[in-house]
Amino acid sequence: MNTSTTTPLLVLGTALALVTLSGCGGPPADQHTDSRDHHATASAPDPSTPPKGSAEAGDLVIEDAWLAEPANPSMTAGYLTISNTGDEDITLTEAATSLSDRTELHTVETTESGAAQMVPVDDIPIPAGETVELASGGLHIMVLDIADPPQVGDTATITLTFDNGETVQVDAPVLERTGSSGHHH
Ligand SMILES: [Cu+2]
Repeated sequence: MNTSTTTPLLVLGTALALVTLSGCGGPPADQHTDSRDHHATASAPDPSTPPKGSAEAGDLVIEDAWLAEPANPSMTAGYLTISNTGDEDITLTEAATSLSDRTELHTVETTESGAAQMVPVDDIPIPAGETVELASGGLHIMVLDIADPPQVGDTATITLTFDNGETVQVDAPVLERTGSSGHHH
C-alpha cells in the first residue's frame, strides 16, 4: 500500500515539523519532554531529579515521599505512600514538616457541581496489610504558612505520627509539580 506515497508523506512531515517548532514557543534550547516523565528503564537518569524519600519504622513502610514545588509561595503539598505490613490497623494522626509549623491532612472531594475541593481530615487509617497512597488529586499533606519557600532540589523532612506510638521521619525532595491531574498555570 505504501508504493507511491513517499513524496506526499515527506512534504506532510516537513509541514508538521514546522508547525511543531513554531507552535512550541519555548526557548530554543528547551529540551524538556514533559510527556515522558515515566522513570522506567531510564538509560540516562536525570541528575536534577533526586530520589523520592523512604523510611521504615516497625510495621510501617514509607515510600515515594516528595513535596511539590510551591505554586503559591506560602503553601504546598506533600505526597507519599504508607504501607502497613503488620496485622493490626494503624492510623496516621498527624504530619509535620521542616518547612513550617502548620500542617494539615487533606483529601480532595468533588462537589455536587463537579469542582474539586480540598477538605481537611482528622486522620488517615492504614488498614493492616494495605498501602495507602497520598497523591495528587487525593489524600495529601498540606503544608501551610511557609515563610521561606523551598526550591526544586531542596529537601525537607516530613514527620508522621501514628496512633500506635510510632513517629517516622522521611526526607522528601522538592520536585516540580508534574501531577497526572494536569497543569494549573
Ligand atoms: Cu490541601
